[in-house]
Amino acid sequence: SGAAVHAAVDLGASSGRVITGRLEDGRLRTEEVARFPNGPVAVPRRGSDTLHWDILSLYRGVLEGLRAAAEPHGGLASVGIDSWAVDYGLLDADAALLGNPVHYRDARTAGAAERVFEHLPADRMYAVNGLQVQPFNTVFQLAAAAGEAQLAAAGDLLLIPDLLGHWLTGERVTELTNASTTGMVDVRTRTWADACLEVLEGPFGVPVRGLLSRLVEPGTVVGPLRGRESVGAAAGAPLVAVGSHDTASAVVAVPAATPNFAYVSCGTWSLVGVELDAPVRTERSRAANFTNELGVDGTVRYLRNVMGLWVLQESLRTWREQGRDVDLADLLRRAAEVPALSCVVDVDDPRFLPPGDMPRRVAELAAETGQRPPADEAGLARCVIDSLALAYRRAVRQAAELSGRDVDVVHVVGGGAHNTLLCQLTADATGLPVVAGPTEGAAIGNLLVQARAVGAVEGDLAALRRIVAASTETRHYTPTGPTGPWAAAESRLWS
Ligand code: LFR
Repeated sequence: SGAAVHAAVDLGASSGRVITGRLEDGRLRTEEVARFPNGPVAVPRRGSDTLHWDILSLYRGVLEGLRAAAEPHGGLASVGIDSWAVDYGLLDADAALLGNPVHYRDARTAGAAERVFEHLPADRMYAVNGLQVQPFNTVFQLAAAAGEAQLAAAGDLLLIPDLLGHWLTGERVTELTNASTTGMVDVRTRTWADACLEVLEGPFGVPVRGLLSRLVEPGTVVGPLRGRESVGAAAGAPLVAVGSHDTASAVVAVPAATPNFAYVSCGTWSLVGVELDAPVRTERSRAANFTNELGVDGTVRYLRNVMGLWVLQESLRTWREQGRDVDLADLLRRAAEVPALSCVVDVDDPRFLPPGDMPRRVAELAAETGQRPPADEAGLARCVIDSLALAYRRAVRQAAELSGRDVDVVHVVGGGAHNTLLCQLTADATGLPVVAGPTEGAAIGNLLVQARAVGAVEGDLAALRRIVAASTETRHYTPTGPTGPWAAAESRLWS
């Protein structure tokens, strides 16, 4: 019956999905019921382009997906929404949307972090929010937007999953795991951070306190879905605030059997780190640009953002635009034939952040570091994948060292778990066993947290992870050679 079926809305940078889940005999059976495209739209504004999300098309995809999810069962037991982090929509005093949300890859944030640090030095800010400095952290986006007409007209700021949740239920809340990526949350108290809000209100004149709504921990029931005309049989189902930051949900779905694991949540981004009980706010941690994002059940996701498969995705797009349609599966097969570590670059170079011609940027970085740029497409793909594996090695080892957490195994979850070359090279580079899967990690973590909130399942994170392990086919990789060449490449690149 419908009472047993849960629906996860999972929005990624290149597609949105609605996935249903049903618990049976300690296993979670999932089914993808809708998939719709997502991507940046560049819109001219005062002479330059602004990158936006097409939020209304996403909302339509969510509505259609929820109808499709509910219809065969005559209803849903619960619904949860997760998406990428940091971005927001503004509502005016009539609760009308003020413009399309701006994409975190938009160039408007250039220099904003530095301007904020003039008023709240980076080390003091890190002591409060524990957050890796990324130009797109919401606090810097708001500083960049200071003085804009839309901000002046705004009555509410809602992060993307909370905005969609507001349209579905009429409620306004801010879910905590996602809020922790804004830079405006105190990582120890899990409440809004006065020091960060004050700098926006004073020097930047952004009246941010008036825009924020109540913080809720993941697992909170937000309210029933309204509007049978828009969501069909899903109307009345409780919306649960899950780990609404996709990475928080993905980490719930790591099928780890021990606490001594590292994870790579691998999609457009690769989020690489460990799960802790308390944040690490040391100066060394800040210098290494490690982040403390808040997780489900009081945990901390101690990790670094690695640029991820984005560089490869954008390369494919660039080639397509140049009239060369490269098949990904074929490309990866050919990349596997290229000798390891022929050319590696720092994938976290900020030049990779905006959309654009990645093959050219890789060639530039290779030349700057005295390497011969990749000769062809397979070489480029191999360079990106080697470089990712190398960045994973560095992040896993630093996370372990800076946090004191031993790491015996690396779990790869998300779409990247399909990429056998990347998984094998991750084992080779780290010298650790790699367990790959599930590929729909965020949706699975989303489903389990909502199911628990409505009483369909019980237990702590370890119990939820046992369900994931029982429900997922994982692939196992062991290192095939010595880590020496990877260590050497690492010290060459980051000496
Ligand atoms: C991954 C992710 C990362 C976040 C980035 C931008 O999808 O949520 O965790 O840093 O997107 O929001």
